[in-house]
Amino acid sequence: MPEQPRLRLILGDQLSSTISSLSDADPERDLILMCELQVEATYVAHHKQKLVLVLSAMRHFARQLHERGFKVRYCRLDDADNSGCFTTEIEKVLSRSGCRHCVLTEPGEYRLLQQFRDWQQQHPEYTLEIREDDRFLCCHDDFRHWAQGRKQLRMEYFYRWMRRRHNLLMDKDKPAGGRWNLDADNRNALPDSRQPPPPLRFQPDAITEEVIALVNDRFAQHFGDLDDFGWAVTAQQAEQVLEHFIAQRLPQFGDYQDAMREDDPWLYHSHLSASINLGLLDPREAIRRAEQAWLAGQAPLNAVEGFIRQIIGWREYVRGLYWLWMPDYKELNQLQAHRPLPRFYWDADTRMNCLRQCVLDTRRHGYAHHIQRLMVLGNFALLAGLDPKAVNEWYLQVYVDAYEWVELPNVSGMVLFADGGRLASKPYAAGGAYIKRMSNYCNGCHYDVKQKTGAKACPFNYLYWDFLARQREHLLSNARLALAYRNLDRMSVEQQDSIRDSARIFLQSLD
Ligand code: FAD
Ligand code: DLZ
Ligand code: SF4
Repeated sequence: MPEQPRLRLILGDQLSSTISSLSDADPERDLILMCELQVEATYVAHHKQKLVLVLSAMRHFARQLHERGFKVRYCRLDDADNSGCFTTEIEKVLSRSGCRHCVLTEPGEYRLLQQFRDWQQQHPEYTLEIREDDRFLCCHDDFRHWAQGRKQLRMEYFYRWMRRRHNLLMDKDKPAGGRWNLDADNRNALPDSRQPPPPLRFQPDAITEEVIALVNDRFAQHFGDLDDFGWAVTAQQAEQVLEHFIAQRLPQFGDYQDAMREDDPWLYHSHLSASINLGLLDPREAIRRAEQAWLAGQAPLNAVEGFIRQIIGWREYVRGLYWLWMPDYKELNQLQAHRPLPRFYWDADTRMNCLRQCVLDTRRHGYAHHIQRLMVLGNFALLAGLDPKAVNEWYLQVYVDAYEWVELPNVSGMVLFADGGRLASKPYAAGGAYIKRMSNYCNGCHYDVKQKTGAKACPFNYLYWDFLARQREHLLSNARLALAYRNLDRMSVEQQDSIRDSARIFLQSLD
């Protein structure tokens, strides 16, 4: 008996030809459904470049499926009969085609998984088959197995476990070069004389131009510029960005991984996160190419180890934690932070030059690199006690690579310590000296990074100590902060008063 036809739903970040929902798809028999939805564009008001990227990449992918002979039902945002809902669109196709079986690769976000599960419960007449997303190297069962019985789930141990399992940069059962983690070699500032190569960007083609017009028309009020959109929108382009990175940036990636420079967020980073998260680039391919470059003597170990760690370590680890801890994780606010997000996160109107530059980069490109997100924008959010819900929403809105599974653990866990240390062993809190060491932002700043308190002092300096003082109850028992608390307690009463006064005046000015 011929097999029954199946409907295959492809979500906007599932643009991989090898996605599990298509693994047994038959062009003769099956139907593919893709939907552009208003609700997905607005459940948070995404950066305009993210909207263009996702919609353009979806349209390119649908065209490629069509060229491979598949029948694709593609709902465009401006179609008159677009119901605005995934499950209504599924029902429409199922009832018209007589097909009873829909296949889906698990969504990357909890809210969508719930939506599909709820629908299945309400519609037992259909079968919704939700398959594992095997684009990740670590499946849910394996992550749970790794996590089981451990008191603390630290990235470093997960990463070593992944290195062994995938036999990456290994010298028999030892790490190549003798150390698992070469981060200590990767903290250089960028000398003025060093000019990183320009990033590989792409001129919008006709499909992208059409989407740009649509986004400008429908989502004009969303944050972000659209003037120089240049992100990869196809797998072929993503592959070119990878090759460009391996040849031109990877050798210096490690050395300058933490460096920041005014007007250049790109530096020696790979700019691949958006492509990987959309499914245009397989993370296995990215790490394989990096390891090959090391084996061929084209890139040093500190660079290749650092890059591979970000992907098989951090990326897989935050995804594992997200699914382990959701939905409660989203509600955590261990440090009881309640301050609203200051307006300058949107308009860049602040005299703190580091923050201003990072917001400008974000607005212009939908991109800022890791240390900008963590040690400038995030550090401020932590020290100023910004509300985790508002901060999470901001990060989810403004970056082209943002999806909740990766954004939430980075923000609530790594940046805000809102989970009380489930992810990070201590808060990533720092004063102005760190930013001064790693960037040229302080040169053009209204504030003086050397002054500790007072109207001209760098706000990071007194906010750092004020944060520790305010959070004593939550953080004093953290062994990694013992030295910082000893230093705080050694300060004179006048010094401590002066810190508190400067912080109070500054934080009031935000309100
Ligand atoms: P590179 O520096 O070239 O790194 C290589 C790859 O490693 C990245 O492409 C990415 O796939 C992966 N990676 C690196 N760090 C992380 C990390 N901490 N978590 C997960 N993957 C990582 N990344 C996202 O993809 N989406 C997000 O929404 C996101 N939100 C973040 C929010 C905060 C507060 C912080 C501190 C980090 C966030 N990151 C997020 C991680 C990281 O900042 C970006 O992946 C990176 O800046 C993307 O630029 P790149 O591709 O040039 O990365
Ligand atoms: C982010 C996004 C946007 C802006 N638009 C769509 C869309 O129109 N259709 C779609 O299928 N997916 C879209 N996405 C991605 C989803 O919102 C969601 O983040 C991921 O599918 C979660 O895995
Ligand atoms: Fe940022 Fe302080 Fe430097 Fe100004 S002085 S750029 S606020 S670190």
